[in-house]
Amino acid sequence: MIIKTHNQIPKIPSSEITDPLIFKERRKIIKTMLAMTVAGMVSPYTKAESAKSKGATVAKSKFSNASLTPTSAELVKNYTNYYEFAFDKEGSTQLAQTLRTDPWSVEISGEVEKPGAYHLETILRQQTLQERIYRFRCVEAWSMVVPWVGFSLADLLKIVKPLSTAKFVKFTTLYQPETMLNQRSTAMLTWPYVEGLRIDEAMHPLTMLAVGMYGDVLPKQNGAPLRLVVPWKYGFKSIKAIVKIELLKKPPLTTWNQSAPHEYGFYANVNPAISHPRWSQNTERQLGSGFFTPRRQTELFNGYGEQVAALYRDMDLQHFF
Ligand SMILES: Nc1nc2c(c(=O)[nH]1)N[C@H]1C(S)=C(S)[C@@H](COP(=O)(O)O)O[C@H]1N2
Ligand SMILES: [Mo]
Repeated sequence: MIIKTHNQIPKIPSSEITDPLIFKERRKIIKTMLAMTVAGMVSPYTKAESAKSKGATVAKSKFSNASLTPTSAELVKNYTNYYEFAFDKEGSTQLAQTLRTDPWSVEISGEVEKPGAYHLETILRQQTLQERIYRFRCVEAWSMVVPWVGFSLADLLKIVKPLSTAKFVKFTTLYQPETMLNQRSTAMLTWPYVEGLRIDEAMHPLTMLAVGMYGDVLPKQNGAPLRLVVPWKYGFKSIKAIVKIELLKKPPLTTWNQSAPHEYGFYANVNPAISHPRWSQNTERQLGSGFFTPRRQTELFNGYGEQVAALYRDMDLQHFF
């Protein structure tokens, strides 16, 4: 039995009491920004017509794996891991539809010059959205290729100005047991879902905050309205529905690491040489590949070694897994 005492009930976030007009405004901004972003790019989801008529030009991200073919959007939208809602991939997709993602604000605090509660629309106004095609590798040994829409986390952090004492970044998912039904029990995991990065990992240009995918607003089940994407780490690091970003002196206790420390390390860098205690990480099943398609050889740092290996130069990856 779970007893919730009054002081455990989360305070109503300031975003809940903001004028509804602002939310409509935000949705419009996202739509416009996404439209502009997509119009400026050559992508298979872009209608050539709308691209021409709008005429916007957006710099193509140099961090995109432009040569990769994205996994079908239908698969990515219907095969999700979102344990707040359900422990199975179809259940979480379905139940996540009850989530209200508008209004939304993100509290930024800790070792930072400009802490505050930032409305998502304010954050987005200061960013130029880009499409980035990234590989995504789940710790369960399946993978996909996703065209995310978003911006580098570093570009948000530069605005709020981390202090020199900020060594880690902690991310927290929304806590709302009325809709996120699994949050009513801590038998499986403790809530809210928490993830973390070292500050240099957080500032790495590949690390992004996504607000969209496949040229559209992020679906609820995929982490709307704002999620992290760290392409060289196992998928569980890419935390969904972020409401809090804290800059810390010490590493935060993260959800999966806390629940099973021998299975899920803080770093969780994709590494074919380090098996999960219960299965190999050497190869991966590519979502959407045919029955006869061989499994893909998993790459160290999910193929992003050239960009990120320097972050771990002097570290024993077996120990810091
Ligand atoms: N808040 C939250 N974030 C989460 C999860 C979750 O259960 N809750 N699952 C993680 C896992 S295990 C993976 S593989 C990815 C899945 O992202 P997708 O469902 O958009 O493919 O989200 C990650 N982020
Ligand atoms: Mo995962």
